[in-house]
Amino acid sequence: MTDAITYERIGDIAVLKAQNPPVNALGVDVRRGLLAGIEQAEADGVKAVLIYGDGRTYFAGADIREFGKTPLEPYLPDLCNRIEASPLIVVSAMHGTALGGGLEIALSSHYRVAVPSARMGLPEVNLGLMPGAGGTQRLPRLTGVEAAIGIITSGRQVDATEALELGVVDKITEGDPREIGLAYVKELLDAGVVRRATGELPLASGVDFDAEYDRVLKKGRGQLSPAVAVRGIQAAVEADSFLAGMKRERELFMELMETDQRQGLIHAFFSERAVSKLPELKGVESRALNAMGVIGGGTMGAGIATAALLANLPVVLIEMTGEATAMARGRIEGNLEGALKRGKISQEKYDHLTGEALVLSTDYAALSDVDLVVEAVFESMDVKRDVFGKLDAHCKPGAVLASNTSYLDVDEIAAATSRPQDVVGLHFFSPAHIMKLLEVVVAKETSPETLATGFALGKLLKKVAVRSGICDGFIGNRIMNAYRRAAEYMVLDGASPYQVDKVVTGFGFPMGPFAMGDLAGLDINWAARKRRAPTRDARERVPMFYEMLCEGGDFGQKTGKGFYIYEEGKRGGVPNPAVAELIAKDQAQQGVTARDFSDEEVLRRYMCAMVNEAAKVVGEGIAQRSLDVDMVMLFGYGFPRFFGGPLKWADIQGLEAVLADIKSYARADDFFWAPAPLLEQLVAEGKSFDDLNKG
Ligand code: T1G
Repeated sequence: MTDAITYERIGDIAVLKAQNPPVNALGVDVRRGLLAGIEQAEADGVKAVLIYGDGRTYFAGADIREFGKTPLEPYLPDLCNRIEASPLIVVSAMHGTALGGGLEIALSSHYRVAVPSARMGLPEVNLGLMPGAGGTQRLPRLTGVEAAIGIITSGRQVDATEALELGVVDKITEGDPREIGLAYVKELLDAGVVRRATGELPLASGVDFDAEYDRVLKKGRGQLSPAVAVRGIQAAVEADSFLAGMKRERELFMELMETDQRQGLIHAFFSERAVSKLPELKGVESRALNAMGVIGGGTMGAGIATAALLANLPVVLIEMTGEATAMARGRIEGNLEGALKRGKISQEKYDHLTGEALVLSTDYAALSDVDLVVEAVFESMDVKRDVFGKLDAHCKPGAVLASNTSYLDVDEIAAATSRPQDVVGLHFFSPAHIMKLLEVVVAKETSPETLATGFALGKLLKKVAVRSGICDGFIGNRIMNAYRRAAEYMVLDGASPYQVDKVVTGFGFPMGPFAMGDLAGLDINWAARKRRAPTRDARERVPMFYEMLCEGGDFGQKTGKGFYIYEEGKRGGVPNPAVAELIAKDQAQQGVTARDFSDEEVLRRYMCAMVNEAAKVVGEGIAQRSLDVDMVMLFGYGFPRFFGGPLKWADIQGLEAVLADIKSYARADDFFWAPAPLLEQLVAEGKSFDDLNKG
């Protein structure tokens, strides 16, 4: 026995308890303990075995930290087969989240009982994998093939009620997993049940697996694992035997284990958890967060207020006039109605949030009790400094004063108050009640408690909070400006905007840069370009076709025309023929001779620009770790999760090759393509961006 699994005999029942916090992951000690426990039970001559988890959950899956390392026996699929083959009655009692290999252990048990709050699933596809310990072979034998395809390819969790309906669990009982497990084992023994091996249940299906494979592959938008999992389920139906099906599942699983996407998705899994763990905040208490203020009830302010209300945080929203507060209320109620329609909140909750939890006022005195205020007013330094002066006068001592600015200098904003230590940037992404990214921008005087409170708010609002230093665009927008500029250079030099958009969506982004510009409004970036123009370096190339399009009043979807033409009632747009004329005019004016770009070069340049700027952002300390950049791009800019983020992608490509390409591009433009010093340093030292995430 190992400490991870304890063995206890109670009459005719052997009890195997997992105690491997925090989630009873099925690491090698747990697997060895389970195997030893089954063997011990059989040697003891008991009649039944109960398996359950101590602590917060039944097994939550294989130990993801073991992936990529030499596998140690007993391998999980063999352990599952060994449990199922036991001549004893094997019962699992489930609570918490029985996921992946955890559910596979339960499926190889002969009977299953769960507490009402238990949830279960096979989320391996979210890690770039598929069930690899019999999940594709046993689950369909209980639920049927169609339901199994839905659960396995989506990776979704199933609650206990649905699990009972599907036949995944046999009984739901309120109580402690040990108690309900023992009671159920006794009930089964009294009933004289026989062992019921899931793998021996018959399975047939008329599903067209090729069609299912194609459907799932298309839906995955470049992610492989869900579609490959379909082939595993197909083997359960078509293989000559259960063991042949298990063998096929293992082959497919090992193929996925070798993919870059497995590396990318597991990097994303751990980075999403590490990004909000800052060494500088170790032992630092955040301040209490019981009520929040929002200044400005426009789209952003209303979205931020909505996010707070949905997290049960009362909100005082300040606008300048009664009419503006009414407009703000309308926006917030509209957002909450969306949550109501989607079943995220009940009518009663909606009424409470809009009736009591939300207070609107034109008087800053209403902010006297809030613990944190976020301003989302017009992006003007004068306006923001005026607002912070008022906040300083009206908010209680210790209240955190935050700006939602997307690029203004938070140090300058903080200087408008007598308490710069309480000032921080909280850069939300629109729509603020939907987008998960929150950039927490640290100013020179921001205190550790203020920073900790910013991260505590992020956690409360279920955001992915990322620490950022101060620069134009912080982390995400600064990097986006770089790869968007690279796209414009390619168009000026001969690529079409539509080719670029197609290549970028083919890589896995939801939209390309030109379609995205049309969606956000070309005028927003146009204003930013005009703002930067006075300080622009003389060496910077400036594509003017963008300006020409804006000067013509074509700002994208909001005006019906931009890089694409948007017709009433039609989804998406069609290329705007006027754009080609503007590009040609720009090329003539700048003396550019257009050339063709292969799709490969388009993608490579786009990604190299992203990686190069990201390396500058990390090298300058604006982002502390490379995983911070990866999480910003995943949760704020639609970077395809299966690559893990731009810097994980670069590691997988090989930094030497990335740097070599950047240097080759620099031959024609050594200003934009100046290699990032950090990238050069890592290549010289033979290191990776991931090395910067350690320690
Ligand atoms: N392996 C190793 N560590 C894990 C882990 C796992 N499976 N799951 C969680 N952790 C760590 C996590 O990194 C964090 O560590 C701590 O536990 C708390 O997690 C053969 C191959 C279970 C729903 O995909 O979905 O089985 O940051 O912060 O929000 O077919 O963790 O404290 O150091 O997320 O309450 C399949 C993944 C694996 C489940 C709990 N299983 N985990 O959420 O806490 S592949 C999964 C989760 C597999 C077989 C295949 C969640 C959770 P730290 P947390 P939480």
